Amino acid sequence: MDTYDLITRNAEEVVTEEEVRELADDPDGKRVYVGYEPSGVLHLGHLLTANKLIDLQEAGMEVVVLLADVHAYLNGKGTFEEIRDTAEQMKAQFIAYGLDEANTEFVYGSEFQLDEEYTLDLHELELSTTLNRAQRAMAEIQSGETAKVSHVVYPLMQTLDIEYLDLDLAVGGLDQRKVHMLAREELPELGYDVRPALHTPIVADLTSGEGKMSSSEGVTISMEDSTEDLEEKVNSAFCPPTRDPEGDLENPVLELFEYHVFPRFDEIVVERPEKYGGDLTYQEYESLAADLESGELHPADAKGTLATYLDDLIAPGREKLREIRD
Ligand code: NAL
Repeated sequence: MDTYDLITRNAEEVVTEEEVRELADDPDGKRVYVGYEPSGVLHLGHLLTANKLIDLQEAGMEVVVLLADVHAYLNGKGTFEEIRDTAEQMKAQFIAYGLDEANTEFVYGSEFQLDEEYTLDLHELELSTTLNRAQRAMAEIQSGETAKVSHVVYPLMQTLDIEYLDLDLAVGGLDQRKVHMLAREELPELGYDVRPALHTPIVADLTSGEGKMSSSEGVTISMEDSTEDLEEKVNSAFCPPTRDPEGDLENPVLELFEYHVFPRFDEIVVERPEKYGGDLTYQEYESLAADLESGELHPADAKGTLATYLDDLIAPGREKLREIRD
């Protein structure tokens, strides 16, 4: 696969293509980051961006993971001490999942976000950004809350981090796009460079295929799940034979194959008894999706296989969590 294709595979949006092509021409030593609000247990949302980080490491880039403790604090996620504890667990799980430890820099936000220079830059951003603009940037990250001042400081800090971590590319789920757009507009106001951004898709809710899979509502799959939990969740997932590109409904089973399984395995084997046609082997997502659509692959077999591969991906992190907790 050529470097640009590797960097952008499974991306929902690239801003801008020209800027990312330029990075792809000379990826060595380029710094990319994803930031996460620490939460003790990784779920598939975290792992989707982690898969992208693994792609970027393969492309020769340096990966920075921001453990966004101050952001979590601003978002009401607990005391600094609680947030720090969960951040350490999170880091251990990322490494267990397959991020190359030697090539990944883990940074706590509080290591630089409380410095004087950063604080003064933040105040300058507060002066140059309208309330309305900052609120809109947050709408998809934190919805439905009564607006606190912390709510608008949050995206401004995320904007500044892109400069202070000296990043060449910002990566995040599609829910981060408005913050990244704000950053593209506002960083030049402070005399800093505009950075490109790459956004991963948001996986649909498992049981309905609507909206997004999230840890706060509905069913999500996390590193805490046992093999049996996984089987149960995947087996009850919505899995129509076709993806309905016109409508609002996605097929979450296919999405999980596309974004979570195929990027991490060279070959997927669907085990079937001879009397049902024997094993099926897939090297690429498109052939599996086509077989599901034609009826060659039964949804029950697709789900069983998905649960097995997801279990493989999650097992090392689940083990790590057990170790930490014992
Ligand atoms: C991501 C988050 C918080 C701060 C960041 C700073 C720089 C780069 C990325 C960052 C977390 C993210 C979330 N906003 O919703 O999880």
